[in-house]
Amino acid sequence: MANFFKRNMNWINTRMGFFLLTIVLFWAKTYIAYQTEFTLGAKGSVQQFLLFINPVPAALLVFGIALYFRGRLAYWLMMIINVLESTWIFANVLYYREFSDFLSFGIMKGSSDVGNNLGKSLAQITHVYDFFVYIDIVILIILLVTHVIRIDPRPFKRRYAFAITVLSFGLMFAEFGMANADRSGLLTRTFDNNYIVKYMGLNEYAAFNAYQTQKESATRASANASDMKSVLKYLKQNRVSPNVSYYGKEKGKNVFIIHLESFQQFLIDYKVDGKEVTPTLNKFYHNQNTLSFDNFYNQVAQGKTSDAEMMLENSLFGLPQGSAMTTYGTQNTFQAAPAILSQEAGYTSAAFHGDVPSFWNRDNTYKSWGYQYFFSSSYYKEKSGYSIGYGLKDKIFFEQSAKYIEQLPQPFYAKLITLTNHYPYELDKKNTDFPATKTGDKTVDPYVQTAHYLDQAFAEFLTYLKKVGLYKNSVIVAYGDHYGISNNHRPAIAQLLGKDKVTNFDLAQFQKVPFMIHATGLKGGIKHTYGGEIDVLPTLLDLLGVKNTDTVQFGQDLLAKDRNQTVAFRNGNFVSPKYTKIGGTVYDTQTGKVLKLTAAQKKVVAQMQNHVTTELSLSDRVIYGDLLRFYKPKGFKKVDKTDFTYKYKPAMEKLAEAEKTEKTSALVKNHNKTTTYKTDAPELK
Ligand code: GP9
Ligand code: MN
Repeated sequence: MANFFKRNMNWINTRMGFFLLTIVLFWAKTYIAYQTEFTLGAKGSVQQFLLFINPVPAALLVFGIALYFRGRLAYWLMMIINVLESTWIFANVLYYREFSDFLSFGIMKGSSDVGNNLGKSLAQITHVYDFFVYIDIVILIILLVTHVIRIDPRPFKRRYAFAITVLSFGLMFAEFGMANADRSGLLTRTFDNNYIVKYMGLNEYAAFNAYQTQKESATRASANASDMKSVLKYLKQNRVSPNVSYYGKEKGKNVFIIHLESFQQFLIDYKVDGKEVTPTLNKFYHNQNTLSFDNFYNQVAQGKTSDAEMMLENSLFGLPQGSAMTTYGTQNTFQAAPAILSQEAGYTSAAFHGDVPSFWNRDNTYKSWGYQYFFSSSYYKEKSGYSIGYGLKDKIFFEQSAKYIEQLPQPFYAKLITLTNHYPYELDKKNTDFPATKTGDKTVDPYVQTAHYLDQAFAEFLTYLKKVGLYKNSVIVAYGDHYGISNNHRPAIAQLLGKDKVTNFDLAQFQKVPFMIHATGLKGGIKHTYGGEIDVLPTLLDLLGVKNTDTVQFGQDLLAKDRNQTVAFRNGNFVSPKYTKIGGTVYDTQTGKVLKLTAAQKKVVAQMQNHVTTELSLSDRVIYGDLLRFYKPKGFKKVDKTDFTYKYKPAMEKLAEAEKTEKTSALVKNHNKTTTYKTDAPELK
């Protein structure tokens, strides 16, 4: 035994031994921090395994740098690296406690701007046990100083050091391969910082974030005020005048944006076994006070929901790659719907979502957009069975949102993002009372079941709005953000549509999503104009009679008479009433037939293509170059992100304060009597 111990101690007295000890301790404390300080949501064995193992490859790489140096220096370097590494963990623990997100270089760089006075609250949120992250360093130093561990003076062979560097890269690639197999597009689509830490680790997250920030600041630095000129020139040429019979008709009303997750147009009036999938949305769609659009397309790319949000609230396109909200949402200047409505028309703005706030970087982006409130996961009661997939089930989400909605000072702009109708369309038995389709494609068939559930949740919400007295004085916008069934499911799509097979043209048409605007007294009807998500903001502002004659918006009011009906897809393809262009092929939009173009037609199509390419690239320029920092619509005040906090307590205090001063909330109007929300959600019984 003694011998064994001695042998072991000897091993630690070598440089390699000390190196491994340092790594194991560092690994252990990182993993403890993962488990106790962050909510990373590792599900299933692959994610658990990656979470456990992920501190190792980067630690080998970073601590391994010390092995290239001699004698004492190598030991001290390991300590210094450890201090730096631990401080990165420490800082993230504190930041996460406050913001449920990881620190980014963008935040650190502009900390006075977007850090929410982090410094001030730092002292309040630091606990003594946070310093635990330095404990291994203290122990190692004591062991060295007291000579329990002796410094190994022998030179360490460079090729061994090099071998460790190579090994660390190899492990990192293996780790990335596994991560990407579990969550494809992890780095290209950039969903959530939590994901990158969960799969890859804190160090890899730092490296990736540094790269992103660098890329973002480089494009920003190379842009200048004159770039804005070409954008403004384009916009001036493409501005249309609003439809006088609609302009300002809904002035002063509240606005609800109901984000119907993954909801496609084909679901409207769709039946399975003779039963309507979404009876309430169908009724809403056909209601005489609803303006519905049956040629409305989603225009998202990799950023999916976030692209839809970007278009809807800014009338700027998402980016060809990744998510603009994630990469540019924190630092860029925006002139978005919440800010415009609050500044121009005194609206309160609030977003509701039953997921963590960091997803798609909403926690930061929403501040840039001027959202005064963001009710996300921490505002919602969570019990077992309440959530599925990304977050709260829709019925529970709406039910719990009600108590915040009734407290909002009116008029308000409220966006509610649903979640349950999201791939992989899972729902428990007790919530499933609708038949699945029978295409045999397991991904596709339950889609109608979650869509049906979403419809029921929407029905309950409408009932509530009537009961609480908000229905009559609100504009209710409902829209599908993007496809639910991807193009990889051609045979199943063909069956759903009752066709033998689907062509590329059919798939383009399959990108239609519902867009409906309902308001009591509104002259409704099904409109056939061709448009997309980029057009929502100008349409809404015109309906509300909010001036937008000098804003930077790439869409056009869907109700305007002389609007351009060429709808751009993010990859440069397009649809219009006459021509649909996919890759090099042009189809007749009305018949779906491939066209052989005449010279004159070719010219028209080329012009349309030019329009599409121009608007996409100019919109990209606005985002890449952060061009809105050089431009302000008349009377618009630049959004100051430090005006907003999405922490629970201050938000509740602000609402309570408004209750007293403004006296405009539904709750006050109902003599401070809260309105009960009726739901048949089995979880709440
Ligand atoms: C997550 C939700 C899903 O919060 O918005 O985003 P998606 O995967 O649809 O882009
Ligand atoms: Mn989505």
